[in-house]
Amino acid sequence: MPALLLGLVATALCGASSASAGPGASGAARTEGCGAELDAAHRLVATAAWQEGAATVAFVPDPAPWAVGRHFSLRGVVCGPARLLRVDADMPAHRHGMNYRPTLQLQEGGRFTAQGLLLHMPGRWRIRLEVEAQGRRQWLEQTVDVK
Ligand SMILES: [Cu+2]
Repeated sequence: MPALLLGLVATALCGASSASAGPGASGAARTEGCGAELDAAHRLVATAAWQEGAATVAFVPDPAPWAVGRHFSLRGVVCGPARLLRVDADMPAHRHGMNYRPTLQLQEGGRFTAQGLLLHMPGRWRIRLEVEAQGRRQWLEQTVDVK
């Protein structure tokens, strides 16, 4: 049992630091089913793990695809025992974020819409979602290359 928990935590840390959402062995099933109603061509998935379970966030840009200099929303769903607190985006290589602060609307069934995002230059952006579970906060991240 302790080995399993360590595995979950390692997966979460790896996903957060490398900005890739490799599903861990235990989180795979949840990840696969999460956000199945979203457009698979543009859907991104990020996973976090806590001692009592994993949480996955699936989301798409609206309108899609990802584009430079255009206002868009993120529509998505949180699967698992976590609450979405905040959505943001930044360019790690340039050490800057967006020039806008998105507003987050939580809906039923874990669904959410974050409005007012704009990626103002081409390059590698990181979509960031802060979730909370069991009194702990964690940023989930996914990389987007925008032209
Ligand atoms: Cu930049």
